[in-house]
Amino acid sequence: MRRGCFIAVLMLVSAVTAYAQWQSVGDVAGFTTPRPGEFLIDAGAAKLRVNVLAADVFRIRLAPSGRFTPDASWAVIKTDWPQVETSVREDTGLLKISTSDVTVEIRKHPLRIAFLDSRGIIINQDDPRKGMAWNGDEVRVWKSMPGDEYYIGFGEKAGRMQRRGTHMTMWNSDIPAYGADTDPLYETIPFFYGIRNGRAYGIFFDNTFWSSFDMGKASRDQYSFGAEGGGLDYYFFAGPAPQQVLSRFTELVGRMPLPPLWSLGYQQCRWSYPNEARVREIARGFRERQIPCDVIYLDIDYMDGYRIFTWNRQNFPDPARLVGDLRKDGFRTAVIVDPGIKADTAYHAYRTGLAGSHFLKNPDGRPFIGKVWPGECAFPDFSRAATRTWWGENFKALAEAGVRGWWNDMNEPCVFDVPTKTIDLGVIHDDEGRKTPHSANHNVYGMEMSRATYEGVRALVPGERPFVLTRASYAGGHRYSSAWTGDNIASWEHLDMAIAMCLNLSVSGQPFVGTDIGGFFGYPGGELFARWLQFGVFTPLMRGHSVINEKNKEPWEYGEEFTVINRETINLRYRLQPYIYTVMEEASATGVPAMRPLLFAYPGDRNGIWNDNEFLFGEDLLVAPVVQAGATTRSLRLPEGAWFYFWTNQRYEGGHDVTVPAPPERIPLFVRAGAILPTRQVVQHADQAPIDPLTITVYPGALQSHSRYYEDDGLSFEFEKGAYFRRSTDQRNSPTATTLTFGAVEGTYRPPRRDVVVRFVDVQGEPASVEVDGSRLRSVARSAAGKETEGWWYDSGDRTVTVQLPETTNERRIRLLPK
Ligand code: MIG
Repeated sequence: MRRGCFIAVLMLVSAVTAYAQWQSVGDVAGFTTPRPGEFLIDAGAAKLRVNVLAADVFRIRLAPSGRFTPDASWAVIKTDWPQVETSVREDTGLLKISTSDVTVEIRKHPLRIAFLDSRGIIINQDDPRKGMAWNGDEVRVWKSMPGDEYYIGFGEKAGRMQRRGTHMTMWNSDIPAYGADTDPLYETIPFFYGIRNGRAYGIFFDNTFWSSFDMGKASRDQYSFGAEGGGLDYYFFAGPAPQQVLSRFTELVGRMPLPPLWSLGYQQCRWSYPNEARVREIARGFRERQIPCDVIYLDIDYMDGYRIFTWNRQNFPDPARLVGDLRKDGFRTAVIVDPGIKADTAYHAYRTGLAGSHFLKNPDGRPFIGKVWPGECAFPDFSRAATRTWWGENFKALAEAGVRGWWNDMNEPCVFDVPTKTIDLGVIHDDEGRKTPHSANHNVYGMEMSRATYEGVRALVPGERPFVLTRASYAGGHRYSSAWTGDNIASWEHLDMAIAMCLNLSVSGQPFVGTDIGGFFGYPGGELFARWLQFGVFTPLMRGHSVINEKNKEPWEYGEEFTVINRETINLRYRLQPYIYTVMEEASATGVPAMRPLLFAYPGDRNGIWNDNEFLFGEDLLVAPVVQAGATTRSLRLPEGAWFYFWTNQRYEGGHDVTVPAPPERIPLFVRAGAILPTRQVVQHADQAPIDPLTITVYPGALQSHSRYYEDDGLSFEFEKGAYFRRSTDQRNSPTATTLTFGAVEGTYRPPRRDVVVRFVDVQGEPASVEVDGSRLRSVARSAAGKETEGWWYDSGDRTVTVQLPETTNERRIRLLPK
């Protein structure tokens, strides 16, 4: 791409001679403190502004001309940070701004910034030679790069999780059939972690222009980031734990709203189910084979000539009836929407769009027209509030027909007939009244489209949480939408890469991620599909998809043997639903994602930074997908502590590598010792039947451990008013007793009356007795166990004690007393 070459040349040149065109920031002349926690530093014509937002969070802004651009951000939602105690000291040649955790040390001759921890150790510093610099509208900062510092994050990037040694561009791009070296892709999240000896810091470069990150590709001991415009404006998160960095970043840009439970079920898509008959056949395909599924998608061919918000009445004569019948059968219907509105005066969306001035315009005032699927199209200006409202209202008919899933595609935006493959850079966006060119808005176009969709649907169906899926986005876009990694390929290499991509997206603030299961392009065959589906159980978005003109890829299309395996795999997803939902609720509350790199939870583990083909799902599950054809075993790293192999409950000591069996029907999966894992009975879709029984499996840990459980109605916003069911559970293990304590239930939501089955695994011998709140529980024969049985039994075969009771909401203590 032309602009790609331009940046590459720029980097080369800047590294060699023409750096002379670049001007580095000069000496500090003085500083003022306009407000508590804000420092304004003069350096020649340039000004630097340092804001202390928290003891471990700082904002750095540079105005080369001395004039700061108006303070605006599409990503940031938190601006009212409470004041923190800050002290200032001037030494010869140094200005030091300190909080309890961090000192920002500003060297004066010339101006260079360093962040030090409370012991005076440098966390991160400007490169002494270059520091911050500009060249016309371009801005860049060079930082020192220690030999043992590594980088993760950066949103959606193909290839490995660790990014040291790479050059990356941020410019939302539709690159079908991308490879490990393709960059950029669909999303821009200019946020990364620097990790050194288990200590992490984070930097968020809040810039929507064409930007780039050179993480030591151009130089051995420097990294840099900068953009073609928009100013140098970044946030520094001091850590030291990676989780703390992410928690602060998501405090700044917001967190994922709690998704509806059904969106965490299995989802089925293809380009395209062409007509009503085929859609019904797919739905029957799942139910007849007893393969659970919650969502069926309609790709672009459901529309009339690709006109958004319309139906092809020949192929879909009665959409409301179809969608309604699917709903009765337990499915939600999701539809694709693209931003391009066909320039056709007979089309209501085009007419109302023109009348409301909703389309992007060239500088001469005429609408920008570009070709996409419908032919010549106009493009909504999602940077304008009135346009977002108009867009949202257009979903009325679809929502009334019962559609509940909203798939936003092509929103980089992709334009077919323009050399740059997107909207002309000079096209003017409203940009909330600032009237700025496309170059400033390109990277937020997809995010604002998904925002318009989310807010519109939320208003139209007020009782339900919207489910939106988007291809393009910007930092903070997870506030409105889930994301998938676009047009991948049915290959083992892509399955391997999918793990790293989902992990980097997850630690970049977007927990609700997934990939096209089985691969979009090409045909996976049974084994690859089955392995990909197994990985999909542990991606929050679990969706099968396929390109047009390819063989069918539904889970039953690979022969009976694989149908059986794929059914069991999807059953596992539904069995784990109470755990998955709890983990997603935690992500929405704290920002810590479902999918976590090992180094995130175990920053001390030396090899963690390179480990991107296994991961944690929540705190308690360790997942090591099989990503090799023909494999029957898998080697993986077990982090410190003890772990139970999920399929056999065999206990392993952690802290080293192990090899475990991985027969075709089983994904290598471990449960942390100390975990209290909630599972449920298999259902064919999320709301087919209430959880009953709720099974709680107790994996004995050292001495004591703690766990949380979350549940609500799965659909409405009532949880925001306290209608949830939350309880914590503790286990204590001692030679004299194993004790499980259920805390009293918090919140007002009450599921229907049900049994709780508590399974204690790895119990050394049959207990003498089991007590509930101090009273002996009767022991029953396993064969007598059924609904509403109260009692316990021991299984000497797998050394499990099972306790079955009706659920209560008060505090309750179960004790196993050994013989
Ligand atoms: O130009 O809607 O990534 O998932 O099936 C292709 C057709 C447009 C690209 C998406 C893909 C979708 C396809 N779309």
